[in-house]
Amino acid sequence: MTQRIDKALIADENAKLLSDLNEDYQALGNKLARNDINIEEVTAKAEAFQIAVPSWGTGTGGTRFARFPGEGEPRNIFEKLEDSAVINDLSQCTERVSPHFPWDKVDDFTELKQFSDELNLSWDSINSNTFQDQPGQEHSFKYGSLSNTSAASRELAIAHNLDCIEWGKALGSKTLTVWVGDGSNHPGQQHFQSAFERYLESMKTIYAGLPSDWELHIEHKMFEPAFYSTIIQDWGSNILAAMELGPQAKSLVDLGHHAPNVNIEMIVSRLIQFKKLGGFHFNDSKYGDDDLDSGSLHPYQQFLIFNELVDAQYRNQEGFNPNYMLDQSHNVTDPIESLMNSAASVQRSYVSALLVDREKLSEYQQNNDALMASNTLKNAFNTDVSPILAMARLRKGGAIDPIATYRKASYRSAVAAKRPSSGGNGSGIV
Ligand code: PSV
Ligand code: MN
Ligand code: MN
Repeated sequence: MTQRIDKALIADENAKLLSDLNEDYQALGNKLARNDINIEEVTAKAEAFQIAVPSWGTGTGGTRFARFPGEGEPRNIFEKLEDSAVINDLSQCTERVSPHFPWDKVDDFTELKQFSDELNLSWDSINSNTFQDQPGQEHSFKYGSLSNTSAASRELAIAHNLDCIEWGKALGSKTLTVWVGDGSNHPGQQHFQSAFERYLESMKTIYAGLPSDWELHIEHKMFEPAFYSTIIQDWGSNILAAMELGPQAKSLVDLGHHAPNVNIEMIVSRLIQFKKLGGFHFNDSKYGDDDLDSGSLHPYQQFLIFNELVDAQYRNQEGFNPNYMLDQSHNVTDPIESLMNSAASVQRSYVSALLVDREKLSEYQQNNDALMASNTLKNAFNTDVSPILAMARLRKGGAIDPIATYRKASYRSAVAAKRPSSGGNGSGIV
């Protein structure tokens, strides 16, 4: 039987917090009204906000040194879906799950689709995996996949991506996300141009297999597993590839995949301007691809990214419809708790960005009033929108306090009883 959070428990926990929430919501509504903002309009937008959960994020992550499995972690895609349903039960903004193949082993896609339908979950972007060899694989990806010097390895990588499209069709997805670790570890190891040409040729074959209502998202990442050069190392190579392929190819921004201090919000603006922003992998990082919980270190950066996104919405920018997704690794927390916190953190950035007075900001920009332009953003960022987020959850049947309600439900210990530990390993992969 599918283990879910009891609706009565959510209602009981909400009842304890309701009068405080009403008071806080009223006070925030009054404050916003002084700036001509109708809190109800903002709450309606918060209710419509959705961010997808990565299937792999529901398991405990790890590093190449060790993985310390948590109790009751999911052992297969069905159990990952159960946990995803719990996240959505409480958060009410994570209706979609993004799978990763072949990490998610599926024998029968019809059965999987039925199961996700039962849980009221749908499928976000399909992630392919050609950054490791599968047992018994005939042609290795050790020296790359889509850009490998060996045609046989390239063909295998192309075939896997085409399979992913077929599997995605069965699940009702509309996007394929391609991230490859292809690159080099030594100067001179690889001819940059030839390798990029091989990559583009492979991607053209994948693009040709894309249904007309699908998008192909290309994810860039500066380093790892290749530590000298990576084929799609930055947004420059990314947008070049997307432009070369055609209008259905767009760039995906994973927040952890840039050099430290890079101005990610400006990259986002550029991609929006050229109709090439496909989507996001939200997470946070201090050093590199740390995959920490979203907004845990740089909430202002996350807000500034949403400032660009809301601005594009406000201007009705043509071709603007990015996918939002989390891509995190939870090494020391319960993944369900981290994913709920992160979804709410990203939603918070969106809601805060809705509060920016765009007319005033534009005036300050026009008059080169740097200080007041900056303060306009800060005013929105510094407004605590927690009551709006809680009210949005409550109105959709979620929890005013998702973490407290989750802990009260003792979901983890209940599933631990039927999901024996999978053991630790060094792969960092669940
Ligand atoms: C690569 O670091 C990445 O961000 C890509 O999105 C992969 O598919 C994902 O991580 C796997 O965790
Ligand atoms: Mn990613
Ligand atoms: Mn990553």
